[in-house]
Amino acid sequence: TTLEAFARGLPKAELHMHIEGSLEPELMFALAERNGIDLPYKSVEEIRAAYAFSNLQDFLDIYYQGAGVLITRADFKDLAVAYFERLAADGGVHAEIFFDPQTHTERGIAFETVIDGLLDGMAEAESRWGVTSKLILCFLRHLPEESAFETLELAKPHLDKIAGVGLDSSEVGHPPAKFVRVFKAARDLGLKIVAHAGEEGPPDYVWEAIDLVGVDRIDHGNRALEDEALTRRLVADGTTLTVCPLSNLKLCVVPDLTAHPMRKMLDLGLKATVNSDDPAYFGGYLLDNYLQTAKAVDLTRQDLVVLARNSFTGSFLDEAEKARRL
Ligand code: ES4
Ligand code: ZN
Repeated sequence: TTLEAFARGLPKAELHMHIEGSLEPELMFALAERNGIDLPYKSVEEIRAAYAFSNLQDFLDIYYQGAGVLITRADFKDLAVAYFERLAADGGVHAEIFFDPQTHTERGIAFETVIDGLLDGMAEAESRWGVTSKLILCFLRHLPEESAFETLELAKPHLDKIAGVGLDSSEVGHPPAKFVRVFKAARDLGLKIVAHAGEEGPPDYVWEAIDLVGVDRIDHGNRALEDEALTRRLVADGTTLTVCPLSNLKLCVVPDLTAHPMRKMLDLGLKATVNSDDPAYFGGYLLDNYLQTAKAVDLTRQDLVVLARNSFTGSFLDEAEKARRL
């Protein structure tokens, strides 16, 4: 059997994907039309041509603009269903998806419109494909901590439907330390905590995420490898890293995939996982990330098994659910 068939057939969980980052140009166009919104592009091809990024901020500017076509509960449902259909086709059986409420509430979209639409899509995915999922609410780190507190307040009526909170957007200049109080408040509400750290930001941001914030997982974590003591700590703690190889390539975190640290991460005993981050923008969904990384850094079938297993052990499924899937 081919590596592709083998990797597709491995049950996998995706732990790092931004649902707004799964907005394909075709759906962006359709929603713009449906909602009477003018896009600065004349065609799907023109949109795709704009997806050439030199760094994270380049991408974020286009990603926030794209999210502007999402208006109604049905829009958020359609967005989620389209993602889960791709995930199911890739052999994904569970996903813990990020959403960015501030991107929408700042445009006058109600928090309820966003979360109810996503939950509609999640319910449909479970009934159509048996794919389970959880929601992780991300705070935008380029905004003040006060805005994150306001967002946490909006989430309070929905805590039974939110697994955790995360931290995304422009990393450099916005360290985890800026959000210690709001994450403490989230923890006290029983939420899990994750944070993007060490994507573009220095190893110190990863230290802050684990020691000041007390995260349950690190999103990305690539630059942790620059710090030996930090690497040893992550191995000792068994901290899950949600690594995103094609994202790293498109955002120039690595010059090409053969330079990707995934092989090294596994050899060091880090609990790495493979994820798509923003699949519509970075040129591949979950299976593409597994396969292209395997080819580029010589991952064996056994490595793919370990990565898939890490995706469940690192998930926020309860122990019985993990045991059932391992
Ligand atoms: C993101 Cl790749 C990445 N990094 C930080 N924030 C994000 N939001 C969406 N994708
Ligand atoms: Zn991300």
